[in-house]
Amino acid sequence: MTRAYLALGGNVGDVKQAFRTALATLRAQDQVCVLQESPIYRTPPWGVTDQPDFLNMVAEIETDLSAHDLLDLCLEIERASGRVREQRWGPRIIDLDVITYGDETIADERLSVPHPHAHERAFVLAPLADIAPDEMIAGKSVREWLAQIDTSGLHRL
Ligand code: A4P
Ligand code: MG
Repeated sequence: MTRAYLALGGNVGDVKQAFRTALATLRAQDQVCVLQESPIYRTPPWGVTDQPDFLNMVAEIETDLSAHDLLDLCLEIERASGRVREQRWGPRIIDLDVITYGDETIADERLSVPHPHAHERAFVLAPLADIAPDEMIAGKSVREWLAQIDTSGLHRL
């Protein structure tokens, strides 16, 4: 079994319901065990800033899916939620990103883990610090990364 962290985000429609459905789908998988769920945060949009605030949270799972099969499951959950891919970094009902997969480093055309932007995003680091402050990303702990970035505008619900 491999421990992995998934980041959930969305800013269109009933995002909390989309999170609940995504987590229920994860829990229903024989090969996935959901160990922890972070609180939900309301966060200002990153990247494309001219869009509504997001809700974000992180889940800790254990899985015997391969990293790529876990990615496929995340993409399937996004599809099932009715997500349509339009603009990069643009509005979406739900986005599920694999933040870390054990201590593996993967960088191929389909998957990059640790997620290349995780350590610079308050909307990932804040909920991750609530459940896994000592998790290492790019050479530092989540706690250390969080201490050095701007968290203004983040609201824990
Ligand atoms: N992919 C590669 N690595 C991964 C990974 N570790 N986890 C590939 C998930 N997917 C990964 O993603 C495109 C492709 O990335 C996938 O098909 C997969 O093969 P996508 O979700 O279709 O595209 P995207 O999400 O629009 O682009 P990107 O770069 O993934 O955007 P992000 O990084 O997900 O950012 N602001 C706030 N406050 N909160 C947010 O949640 N999210 C975004 C989207 C922008 N601003 C935000 C938030
Ligand atoms: Mg994504």
